[in-house]
Amino acid sequence: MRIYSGIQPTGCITIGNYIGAVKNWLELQEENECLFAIANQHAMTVRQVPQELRERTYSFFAQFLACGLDPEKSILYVQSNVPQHSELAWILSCTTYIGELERMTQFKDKSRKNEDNINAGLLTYPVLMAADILLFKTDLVPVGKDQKQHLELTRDLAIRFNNRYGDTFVVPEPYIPKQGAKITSLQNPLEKMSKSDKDQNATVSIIDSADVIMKKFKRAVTDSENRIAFSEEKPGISNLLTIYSAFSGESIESAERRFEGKGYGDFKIAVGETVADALSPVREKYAAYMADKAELERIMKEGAEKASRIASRTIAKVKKKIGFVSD
Ligand code: ATP
Ligand code: LTN
Repeated sequence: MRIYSGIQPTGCITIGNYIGAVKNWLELQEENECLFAIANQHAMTVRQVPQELRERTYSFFAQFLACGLDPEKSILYVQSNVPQHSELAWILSCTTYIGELERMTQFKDKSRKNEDNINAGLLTYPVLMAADILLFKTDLVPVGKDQKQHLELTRDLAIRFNNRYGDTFVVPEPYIPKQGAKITSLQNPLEKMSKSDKDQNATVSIIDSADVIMKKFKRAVTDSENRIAFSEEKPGISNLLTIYSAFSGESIESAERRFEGKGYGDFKIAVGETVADALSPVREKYAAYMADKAELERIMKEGAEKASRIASRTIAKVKKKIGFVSD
């Protein structure tokens, strides 16, 4: 199967991104043809400082590699290095209705958060995302729950285009994990953990030091019941159990049994230690990749060339279908 997914280079990759998306990418790359992109064109929908965006793009690429995404198995690249994304986005935008875009939850959320910069890109963002996916004849898109609506739009656009111009695009399926599809903020367990959260204590980055990870978990907001059990009424402790299970491999039920009679304080320390230990090799590899920029650039270039080769075939087919003269 062909797999495609992306992540925006904003903030730092969090354990939410890791559990909801990257962890599944690692499994999928073993048996499928995968492409994973740093979606820097998507990141532009909120204001970026150019030098910081550039640095963060390298950093995210190094984090991809440090997590175990393997350029021998998957195509890893930076979105803006493959110009076909923008080319297809324009074409698809002419088969997308404004009403469809205005309904998107993420557009409404981000408009509220960036009242001084509700740019056209924020609205058309899902069209670019659809272009990313459809360019590569993707079968499956592994993402967290927040992207489900964008995937539904992608499917609608593919079907609409195929009906209007004849069979062109593969209609992709979302792949959303049963557990961990929405890791919540450590400071507000009712909200999604978000890379761009300004509260440092709300998120854990995959490259935070062990000390910082411990501190953040110790400060995590829970309730006052002090019983380690998963339930919808107790989102804080349930979130910690989900994180613990994702990093230890132990099921939630088994963790509940093992920690029976223990208090939240003990459990928070156990979660912190488990996460810090699991991420320690990621941190080390990250530092090594960041120290070799030339190697990062080589892998980026190779990835972009491979992606571009596939994308250009789709674009040629699309142009023919819609009546553009050949170049
Ligand atoms: P931003 O805060 O800048 O919007 P983000 O943290 O939402 O960033 P994205 O780059 O939008 O991150 O998402 C990358 C991938 O991680 C997507 O597949 C998304 O669904 C997934 N993801 C993001 N946040 C979470 C979360 N809290 N839990 C599970 N999956 C998540
Ligand atoms: N919009 C996604 C990131 C993203 C993506 C993609 C995910 C950009 N292009 C293509 C899956 C497929 C987000 O997580 N905010």
